[in-house]
Order: sequence, then C-alpha cells, then structure tokens
Amino acid sequence: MSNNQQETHLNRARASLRQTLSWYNNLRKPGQSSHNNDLAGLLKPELEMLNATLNKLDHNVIRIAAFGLVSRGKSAVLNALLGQKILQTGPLNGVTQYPRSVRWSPSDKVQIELIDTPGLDEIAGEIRAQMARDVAQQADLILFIVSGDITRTEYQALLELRKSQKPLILVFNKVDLYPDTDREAVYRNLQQLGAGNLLEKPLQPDEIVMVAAEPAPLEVRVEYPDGKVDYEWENLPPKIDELRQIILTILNREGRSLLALNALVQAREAEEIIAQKTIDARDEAAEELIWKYAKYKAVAVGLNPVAILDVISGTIVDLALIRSLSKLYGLPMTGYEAAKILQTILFSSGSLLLGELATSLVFGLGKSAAVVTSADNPGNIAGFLGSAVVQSGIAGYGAYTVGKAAQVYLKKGCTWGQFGASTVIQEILAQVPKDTILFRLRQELGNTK
Ligand SMILES: Nc1nc2c(ncn2[C@@H]2O[C@H](COP(=O)(O)OP(=O)(O)O)[C@@H](O)[C@H]2O)c(=O)[nH]1
Ligand SMILES: [Mg+2]
Repeated sequence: MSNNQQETHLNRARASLRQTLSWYNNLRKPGQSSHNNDLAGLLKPELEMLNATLNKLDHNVIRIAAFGLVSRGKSAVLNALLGQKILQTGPLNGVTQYPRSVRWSPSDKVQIELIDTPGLDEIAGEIRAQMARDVAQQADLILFIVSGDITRTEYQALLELRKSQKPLILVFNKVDLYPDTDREAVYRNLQQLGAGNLLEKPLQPDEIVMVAAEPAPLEVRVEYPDGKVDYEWENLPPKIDELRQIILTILNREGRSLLALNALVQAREAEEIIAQKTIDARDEAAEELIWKYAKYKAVAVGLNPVAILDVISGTIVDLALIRSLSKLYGLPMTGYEAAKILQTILFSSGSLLLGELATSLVFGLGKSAAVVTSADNPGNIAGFLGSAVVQSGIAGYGAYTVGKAAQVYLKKGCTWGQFGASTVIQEILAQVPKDTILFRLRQELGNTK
C-alpha cells in the first residue's frame, strides 16, 4: 500500500472519530435540554475511550502485544527485538505480573509500543480473560509466543485471540533447544494449525517465525597454553532478525492502515455501546412515544376515506415516529436514513406489514365505497365505521411494530452514516491489495451486519 493510501486511511479514520465525538459532545453543551445530562454521565467511559483512540491515531503509535503461556519467552522475545534487556525474564512463574509496555523505535518512520503480558495461564480465570481481551483490543498486531508443539490451552487461547480480529504472528521461540529435524517437524505442525479450525489454509510464511530470544548458554571447552583444560559458559546472540524484519515489513506496508482500521473497529464498538445505553436509558419515554404514534396512525388511517391516501399517511406517521425516536435518543440520523430504516423494517417484518398494507387496501376501498354510497344510503356509515375500526387497529399495531424494530435498527444504524465507523471500515477494506494482512482479515473485519 502506498504511503499516500495509508495516510488517506488515517485521515478518514480521524475524521470519522472526530465527527462521532463532536456529535456526542453536544449532549453536554449548556444549551442542550437538561434531560441529556444523565446521558452524558452514562456515556462518559465510551466517550473517553473514543478520545483515547483518536489520540492514539494522532500520535501514530502502533501497538504490538506479546501473548503466550508462562515461560514461553514473551519478555525475552520483546527484549531481543529491543536489543536490550529491559523486561525482566526468568524461569519462575509470575515474573511478569501486569501488562507492561516499552517504546521501540526501530526506524524514524514508525513509533511502536511493545506490550508485555503475564502468561495466559498465570492469573486466574475471568481476570485473565479480561486482561487478555483488554490488551488485545488495544493492540494493532499480536505476537503469540510458543516454544514447541502447542498445548490444548495454547490452542484455546490462540482461537480466543483470533476473535479480536487483529493480525497475529505465531512466534516459535527457543528453537536453539531443538535439533534441526525436530525443529522442522514442529514448524510443520504449527503451520498446519491453520488448516484446522483457525483458518481455512495453512499459516503463511510471514505468519509463523522461528526465533531464539535468549538461547541457552553453550558450554565450551577451553584449552590453555599450559595444557590446563577448563569449561566455560558462553552466551550466544539471540536469533531474532527474521521476526524483526517481518514486523517492519508489515508496518511499512500497511501499519498506518492497520492503525486506522483498529481505531475504527474500536469506535464502532463504542458507538454500539453508546446506542444501547441510550436506548436503555430512554426506555420509558420511547414506549410512550411509540404508543402516541400508534394512536395517531390508527386515527389517521382509520378516518381517512381515500384508499391510497391512508396508506400514504400511515407511512408518513411511521417515518415521523422513526425520526422522533432518533431525536429522543440523540442518535445520528438523517431523513434519508430514516426512510432506509423504514424500508428495512418493512422487508424484515414482512408478513405483518404486508398484512397491514393488504387490509389497508381492502378496508380502505370498503371505506371509500361506503363514503361514496352513503349519500344515498345512510346505512353505509356503519360500513365505513366498521372498516375504519378494524383498519385502525391493524395500523396502530403496525406502528407499534415499526417503533420496536426502529430501536433495533437505530442501534445498528448509528455507525452507518457518511463518516460512520462502519462505512469507513468498508471503504478502507474495499481498497486493500491482495498481498496484505489486511486483505486476509477482510472477511472477518467487514462482517458487521
Ligand atoms: N533456551 C532458551 N531459553 C529461552 C529462550 N527465550 C527465553 N528463554 C528462557 O525461558 C525462560 C522464560 O523466559 P521469559 O521471557 O521470562 O518468559 P515469559 O514468562 O513468557 O515472559 C527464561 O529463563 C529465559 O531465559 C530461548 O530462545 N532459548
Ligand atoms: Mg514475562
């Protein structure tokens, strides 16, 4: 991907986040109605998170997190990348207690933050899972460190991390402990992991790398001139160049686009949570609103004597209901989107609303006929009223269904505006070239609706 393209992706992501933030920050503006104050408080964590994400975009820092079971050499691999022993390593469990991060500047083009984590088997159950999710969510690239054939726990953790939809490199560490033939066999096994549950195809060469981050010292025999023989331990340099090269290649090729996409995926999640919280907080008011419109619609449709006009006025009421709901929730929504939502709802709740439409026409025609003939025959007024009552009941129920469905679609739809996170994600994914990690992730990332 060209530099230009990557910059464009970053800019699109920034614009999207800024728009979202300015929209929701309006909730707190003094001029706004006071009933929004409670919402502003409720949405604070998500807004802070959106701010932090935007900040990260502005500083162009790419985060790489190391995951793995205890003592696989997570800290050692990060040290080897850094070329310095900054993170503590050791044979005992629990050397790394909390996620820690270190700056790595391998070139002046990219800023990288390396995140070291405790072993996935070191801390208990739910806390561990939460920690892993939090760190994985923030990371732009994941290094999963193993040191040989993988265990069931490792496989489970790997599957779990894949769900975070981030590029992942499987790092086979401690290869110095394996004779060449064994090492190749393990490598092939690891490669085939991809052929099972994980992905459809074997892992690609840039998705799995052999390293020796802190090779075991070698015992060397030293013969002194006087004939004395001694044994000494000699430290070997780490074997890490290939991993470093792969990381740098990925980051140069698509680092900024990865950053943009991750920010957008986080924004999309935050926006969905915001929408859900808003809908929950406005539950009672919404219920009232929906009933009010159901009554309007019943009256408008029931009393309208012209068959086609009542269908139209029914639709107008439905649209007004959708717009009032979006206003109540303070969710981004234009007239065009309201019409699209209504269309989607009409399709998805098909049979009921088709029923409404059909009965509208039948009873509407009945009503019209009754009106036309009632001049001669006053008895037809009863016919008109009979049709009107049935029809308005159905219409009211239809409005109720539309209102309920609109809540669901408002929640999903708030990220689909012109600069909405989902829209920009689709745009970026539509442009990624074939030889990128992003292209491989496209299926998962784009799968949003
Ligand atoms: N033989 C060998 N030992 C290693 C290698 N990398 C790390 N170790 C050792 O494995 C142990 C655990 O390393 P550490 O980085 O603390 O693992 P972590 O718990 O995953 O962070 C330490 O004693 C390291 O010296 C390697 O490439 N080869
Ligand atoms: Mg460690």
